[in-house]
Amino acid sequence: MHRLRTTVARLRPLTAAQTAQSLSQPRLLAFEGGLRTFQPLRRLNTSVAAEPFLNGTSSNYVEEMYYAWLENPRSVHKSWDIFFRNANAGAPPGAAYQSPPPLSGTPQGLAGVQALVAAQPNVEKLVEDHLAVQSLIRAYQVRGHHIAKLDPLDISCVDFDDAPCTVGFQNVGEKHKPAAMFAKVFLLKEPDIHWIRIPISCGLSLSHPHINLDCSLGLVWWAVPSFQCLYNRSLRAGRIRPGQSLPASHHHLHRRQRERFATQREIIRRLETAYCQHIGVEFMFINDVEQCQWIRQKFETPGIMQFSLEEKRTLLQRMIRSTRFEEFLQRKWSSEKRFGLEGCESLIPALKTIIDESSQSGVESVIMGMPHRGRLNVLANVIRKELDQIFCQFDSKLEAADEGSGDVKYHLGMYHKRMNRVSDRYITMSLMANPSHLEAVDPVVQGKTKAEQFYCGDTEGKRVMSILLHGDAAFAGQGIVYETFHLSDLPSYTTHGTIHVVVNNQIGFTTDPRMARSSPYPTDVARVVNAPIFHVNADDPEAVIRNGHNEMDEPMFTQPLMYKQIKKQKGVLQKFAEKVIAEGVVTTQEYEEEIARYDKICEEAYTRSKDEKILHIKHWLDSPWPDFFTLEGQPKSMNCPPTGISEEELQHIGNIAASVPVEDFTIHGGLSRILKGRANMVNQRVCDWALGEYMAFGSLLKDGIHVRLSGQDVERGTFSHRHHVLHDQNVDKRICIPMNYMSPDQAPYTICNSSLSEYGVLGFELGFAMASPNALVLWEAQFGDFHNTAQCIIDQFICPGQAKWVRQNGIVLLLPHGMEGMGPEHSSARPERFLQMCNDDPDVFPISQLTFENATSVFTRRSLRSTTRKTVPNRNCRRTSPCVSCMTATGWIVVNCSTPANYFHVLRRQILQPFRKPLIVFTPKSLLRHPEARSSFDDMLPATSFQRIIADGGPAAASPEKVKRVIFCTGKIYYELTRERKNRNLDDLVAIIRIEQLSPFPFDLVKAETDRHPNAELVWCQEEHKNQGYYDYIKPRIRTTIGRSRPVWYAGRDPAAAPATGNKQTHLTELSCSVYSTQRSTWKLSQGNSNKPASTCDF
Ligand SMILES: Cc1ncc(C[n+]2csc(CCOP(=O)(O)OP(=O)(O)O)c2C)c(N)n1
Repeated sequence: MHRLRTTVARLRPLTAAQTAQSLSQPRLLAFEGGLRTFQPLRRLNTSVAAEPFLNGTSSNYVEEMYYAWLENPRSVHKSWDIFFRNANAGAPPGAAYQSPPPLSGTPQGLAGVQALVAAQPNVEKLVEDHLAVQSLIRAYQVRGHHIAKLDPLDISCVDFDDAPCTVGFQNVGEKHKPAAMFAKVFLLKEPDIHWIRIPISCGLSLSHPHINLDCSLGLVWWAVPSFQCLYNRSLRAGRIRPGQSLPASHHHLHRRQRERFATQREIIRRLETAYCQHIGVEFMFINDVEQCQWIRQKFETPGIMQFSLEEKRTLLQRMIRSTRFEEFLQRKWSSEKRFGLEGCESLIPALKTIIDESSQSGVESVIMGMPHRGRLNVLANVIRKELDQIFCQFDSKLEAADEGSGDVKYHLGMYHKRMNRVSDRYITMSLMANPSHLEAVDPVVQGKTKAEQFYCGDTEGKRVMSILLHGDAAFAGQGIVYETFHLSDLPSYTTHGTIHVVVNNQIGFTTDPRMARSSPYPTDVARVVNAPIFHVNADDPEAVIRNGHNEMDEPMFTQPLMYKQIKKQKGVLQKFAEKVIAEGVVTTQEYEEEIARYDKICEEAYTRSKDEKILHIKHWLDSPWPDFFTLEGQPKSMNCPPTGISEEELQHIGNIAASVPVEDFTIHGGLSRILKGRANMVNQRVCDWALGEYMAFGSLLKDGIHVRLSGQDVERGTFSHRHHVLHDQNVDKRICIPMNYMSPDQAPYTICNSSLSEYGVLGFELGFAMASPNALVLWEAQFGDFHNTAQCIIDQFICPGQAKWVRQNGIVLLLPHGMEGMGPEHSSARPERFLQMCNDDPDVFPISQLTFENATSVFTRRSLRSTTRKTVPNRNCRRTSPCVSCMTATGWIVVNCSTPANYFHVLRRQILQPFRKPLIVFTPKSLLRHPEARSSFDDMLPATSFQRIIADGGPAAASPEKVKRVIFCTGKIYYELTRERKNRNLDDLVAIIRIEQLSPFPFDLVKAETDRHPNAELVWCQEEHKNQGYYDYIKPRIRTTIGRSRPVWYAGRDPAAAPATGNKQTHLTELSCSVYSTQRSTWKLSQGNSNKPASTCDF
């Protein structure tokens, strides 16, 4: 309707100014012989808007006709010629179509039509006939799929609002009354165009006794756009330059326009052939007229669906492979789940054809994501994984050779580069590993595709493309499908189109479609992005056999009638083979030989698979990084170099961060102040949080590392602290990204505000980070609280990805976190959940940390120095550090940095360390502007590194033996604790130690601190509720560190069901209980150390 409305709007009378303008602008007309200039006497719009037939559907038709007439007045029927001439001659509204020449007899010349004569009664009828036939054509285009033969079982219960569509011959019968039904379709489905009158002679009321189906109608039959339309569109889209002819591919359209006389019977026959066979197409809702026309042409061209003998042979061969593969698995492992393709075997030739065609068009890399159904078959016959490698996955006795816990065979990924025989070009295919969580892999595939396109400079998606496969129930039911669709046209997320294939076996486990979705088709979600949808009878031309969810299920329990029907069906291959043998495409003998040949291939692979002694998960890697690892797939070193940078570099990046690097660019006054503040900080050699981040990104970019930061409102920063994109206050949409002015040979910086989807966007960025180890890819949650709508990506991909799929990933999650009285949903990034998934053993002090005492002491000394602004170069830093060896074994790294310098270091370490590991960063809110949360440039100079803990650097450190209490904490509460300690004059009695890297837990450094304070009480203080935050993770680890020799006291909020109170006053009271209260927390010792803290402790 959108398109109709705009068209109608365009046909409204022009204003005087518009008319004058249109008259003064000659139109360029293209036709087969070249271009000519047409000076319109008057625009059609001025007079025709009042014509009764010019609205809704007809206006579109009339517009096309008008352009055709402009191009060549003889290309339209005489009645239209007269109408347009009258309109252009200034006929008053409503009068233009009343003076045509008679239908029969000698056509009148121009002179005959110049005078406006009285209306002829049959002319109006003729116009109505034309419009009605146009409506008929449109009805088939819009609703032909309702009656196409799509269901191999003939049991489909697709519910189109109880409005059965019975256009055409197919469904003419007692049950349906075509004329009435057709009218009903329009009236019911589109009440706003109820004015359409449907004359009985237009071919719609086929049951009407007086209709002559064979009478010839003058029609613009295949309603293709005129050359003028095509020419203008091509010009606008920049596909041709002014004066240049249209490409040859458009000429056939013009030629076909000549074919404009057909009988009603012929019209309907051809429409049914095009739209009502085994493909039902939904495309008329697409807003882009050109795309619509392209699809119409593909469907309406007679004979377009015919295959050559060679194509049929190839199809048969592929069907044999697809079918016999499933049968082979069923024979050999009849009691194993394989999620077979039975009934949907034609998926394999379909995918292979897509890949062949894409490769021929220049695609070099195809990235695929798919669920369980048919996965092994796709691996074997599309990606061409060695069959023996697939078969040995069925051997339950084989042990895995690789690290990690691995995954079941129908989740593993694959990467393969091979020659495409059709195109004679190399093509790389990867199937992404995925979890059971259906559809979760969709955004991941898109992200990886985008990254590959980005790295190879493919700005139009012509070299790298993605294909996503889906089940019908999952496609309709999982919201991530919708979220992923909404990334499809966003500049920083588009992959320029994806092919989605829904394998519809009309069931979701045991649930029928009637119970699984409310939309008629499972694919209806795709309409939101104007994707054309093709419903294909997978049985074409054959029948189908289907199993239940997996081969172990008894489907008759839940779908008895459906499976009775299925049992009656012949196999797809069998029926297709019978057909092609009958057509003489192959002989029976050739067919049987082909089957035997493939069976032999399977048997031989099976024999080879028996020789395998061990399973290698790494053979199933979907995203190898060959140059990053050794040949054995190991990190090239176990050292992490220092992450500091030179003074000059800090100054240079700081200056860029404080400036507008382009001329004549006006920024907002408030932003000027922020930049001035940055300049001051650079002068004073200090960083706040935003500047620390700038330093990290800028220095990596200078070293050729691509940095990509994505998330909701990240460009400015939710807390208005980042401002990485400057907006010219005087020029609309003019922006400047200073980070891209770092140095001439720097890597590009991408910062992109994302759509409001955590699940989709985090999945996308995870996929982006898979493509290359040499990029820092960060996703920022608007508030950490919202990461849980992306929980599946975190739980299924990020934390266990390496353990399941031997695949490393260095994605960084920035999760704003902190109890600041902002209510239950803007406070906590739920650290407890991330920590609960960490796999460092709470009860075991890691050997690697014990054996590197030297390194430990070095790290500790540096920690002590951190706040004194003097950092001594660390000569030992090239040794394998305990933190490196611990980090390689963990699922992810979790940090909560309290200083900009440490944040800077941890971001740089993410790239400089010799492996990739997801990094979870709890980032601050109020600390962004906290005057004490600043770091000196000294803490970022060469030889400085990330500090896993920051020990107390004040009076308590000077005489540790005097310290009565050691408070361990993390994050922003440190600043509240130090302030209160000062207020209470306890600086020498209480040491406050920040644990900056929570996981892997810094056992070695915590041990050094507890050893230094043997007589002090140990307290863990946090601002989160007791059952949340870090306590449950930290407590057992500290106790392991000290050999359970001392209790670890808790200071903080009580347990709670919600993460934070919504009441500001309650928040403040809770805070004082945690931090300031002498009763509950740590300060009571000032009055005498016999009083233990009243908070709980646990031995
Ligand atoms: C997110 C999610 N929820 C539930 C399941 C459990 N489950 C596995 S397969 C399946 C049915 C899927 O139906 P469909 O998408 O039509 O694919 P089919 O198995 O029929 O090919 C369900 C509910 C799952 N794997 N993922």
